[in-house]
Amino acid sequence: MKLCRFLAPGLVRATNTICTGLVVEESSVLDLTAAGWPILGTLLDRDALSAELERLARRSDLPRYPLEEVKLLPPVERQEVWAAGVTYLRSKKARMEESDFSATAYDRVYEAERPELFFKSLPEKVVGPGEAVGIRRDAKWNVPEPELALVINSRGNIVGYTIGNDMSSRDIEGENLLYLPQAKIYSRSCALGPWIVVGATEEEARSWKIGIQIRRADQVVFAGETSVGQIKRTFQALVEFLFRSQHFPHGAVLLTGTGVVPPETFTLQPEDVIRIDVSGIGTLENTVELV
Ligand code: DO4
Ligand code: MG
Repeated sequence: MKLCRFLAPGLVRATNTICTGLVVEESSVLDLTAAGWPILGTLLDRDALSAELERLARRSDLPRYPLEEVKLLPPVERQEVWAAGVTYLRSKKARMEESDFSATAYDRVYEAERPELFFKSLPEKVVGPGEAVGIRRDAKWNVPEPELALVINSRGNIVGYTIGNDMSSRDIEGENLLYLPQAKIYSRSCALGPWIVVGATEEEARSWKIGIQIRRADQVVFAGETSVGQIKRTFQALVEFLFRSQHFPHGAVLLTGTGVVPPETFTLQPEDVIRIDVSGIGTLENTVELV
């Protein structure tokens, strides 16, 4: 079951009404706003969510649009977006190489019980499918980080999964660990989408592959792949730490870290196209612009 936020084609789109949608038969979107679910977060809070979505999918009275004609929006409204770091061995090694005096911090956090968790984005700043992600104009070394994102309801339950891109400026991060918020949080630094997959277990999600391809003038300039199963920590442990001494009245999205790191000679350029595929979810594609 795939939940999304979208602008409907034609007249409805002209009024800019944002709808909650259910993707059915891979090719259509049912408008759940018409079924009394204008807010995705409220729906995600519902008990027995999968059963409710199956019931809604059978309704023939709801507006239905071809998937290719709607504009998909980022699948977040009021949820804070957070990210976990150094959850893959590959990420730990890359961070230790990029920085001399921060190396032990990465080494320690990879082994520690408490994970690295950082605030990534306000929901209204998240970029959706087909939109541009940003590279900072004051950074020289910019990379995408393709990550599985956990969608968590206000009670701290993982109710779905989407694709995340934790855009990062590695030279700023590598210069001094205290610059991490500037390396990670700036305009267009977080992309999410194309939708939320509901109903998969952690075990299923751990079998998914995460692939990334970066194209420049139609040439592939970087491609890489990892498996969600390489994440060192359980999803439950990450969420438990995120919700410690903190509540999220609208739920939260948690990126789970990157396991694919381009070589040190690689940096993104404006107009590059980043395509991230997660086998159990779909594809998130964004162009790159200077911010
Ligand atoms: O500590 C730096 C950030 C780590 C991160 O974003 C990742 O591992 O994905
Ligand atoms: Mg990351």
